[in-house]
Amino acid sequence: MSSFEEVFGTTPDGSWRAPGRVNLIGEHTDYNDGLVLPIALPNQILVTASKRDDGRIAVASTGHDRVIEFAIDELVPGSVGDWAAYPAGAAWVLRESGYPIGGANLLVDSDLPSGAGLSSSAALLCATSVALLGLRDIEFDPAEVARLAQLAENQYVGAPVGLMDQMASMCCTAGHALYFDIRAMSTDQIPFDPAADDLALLVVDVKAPHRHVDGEYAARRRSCEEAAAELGVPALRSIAYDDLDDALKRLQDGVVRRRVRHVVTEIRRVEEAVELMRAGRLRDVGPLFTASHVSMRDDFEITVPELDVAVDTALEAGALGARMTGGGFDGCIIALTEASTADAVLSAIEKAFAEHGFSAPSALAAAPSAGASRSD
Ligand code: GAF
Repeated sequence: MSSFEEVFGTTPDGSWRAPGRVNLIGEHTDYNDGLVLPIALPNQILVTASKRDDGRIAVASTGHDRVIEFAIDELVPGSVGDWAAYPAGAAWVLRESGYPIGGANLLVDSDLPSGAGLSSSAALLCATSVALLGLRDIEFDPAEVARLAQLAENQYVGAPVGLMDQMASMCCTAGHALYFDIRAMSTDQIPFDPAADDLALLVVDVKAPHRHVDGEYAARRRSCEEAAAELGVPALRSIAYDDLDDALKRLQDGVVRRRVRHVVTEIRRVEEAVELMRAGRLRDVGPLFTASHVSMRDDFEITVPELDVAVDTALEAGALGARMTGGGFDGCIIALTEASTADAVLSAIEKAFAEHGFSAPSALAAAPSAGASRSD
């Protein structure tokens, strides 16, 4: 692995970090103006940086040899491709928003598995943003940087994601889950310490093979927006849980009805999970995780066999609840277990995967960690 000095021939001015996330509950609710409850992971993207005075940004990654360089002034959506689109997008949106960022050398390092649905893209956007701002001592509001990072992902990279991942990466705090109400743009830090209740949160990357599902996320988002238009509301968040049956009767298409049912019931599950956590009843959140998974499997149709087998096996092995987390089709499951059974649950999943001929899954530590910051 090359050092910063070897890549750029100069010493760095500092390092900035932004974490990945695991969402406890509230999936595909963010772009419906709903509620989410992510925690930040200890795994993160680290950007080590030095100032340049020529208005150009050079990016390199410890995982790739090539240095990619561009002028900040010349950035237009899509002008830089591949993984460097994310740092370029961050620079573009900061420039467009009037932040006086300047040229920089950036070395990107990561211990966040990419493709595991742990939001490495949002972490890269956020880490680059705080590095470019930090290099010039520019003050910022973390939630505003999250919003800009989402804008960069939507408009520069072209991915129609919601705001959960960027908010988790910027605004989570250690020991807490972030209860984020997208419509109100309000946040609340909910203490989350499974170990204090003799519980464990197991995060298992199912390492599903890449399936050709590009466009599925956008299709889900489109269905939700079309359903909201058909129901005459700005977003599905406007459908109260108690009015769900009436709303479903007004929708013609069976698939759309199921998509709506997922979103409305999932938002309700987030509220219930937060009520239980506030009441110190974390064990009782387990069944909500499982109900969320069933809803994503049957109504939103975003699970794959590896995710379903991992969840079913975790439950059979004694987990209190389990669900896939993230955008779907790949990625991780989370399982809430008694601390004493976490190892047995993981072993059961490994055994079931071997029996199904799936790739070996891998577990991650899920200590709720802090959002983006300077790291030195
Ligand atoms: C992906 C997206 F980036 C998020 O905005 C969110 O919609 C999530 O999928 C599903 O909850 O991570």
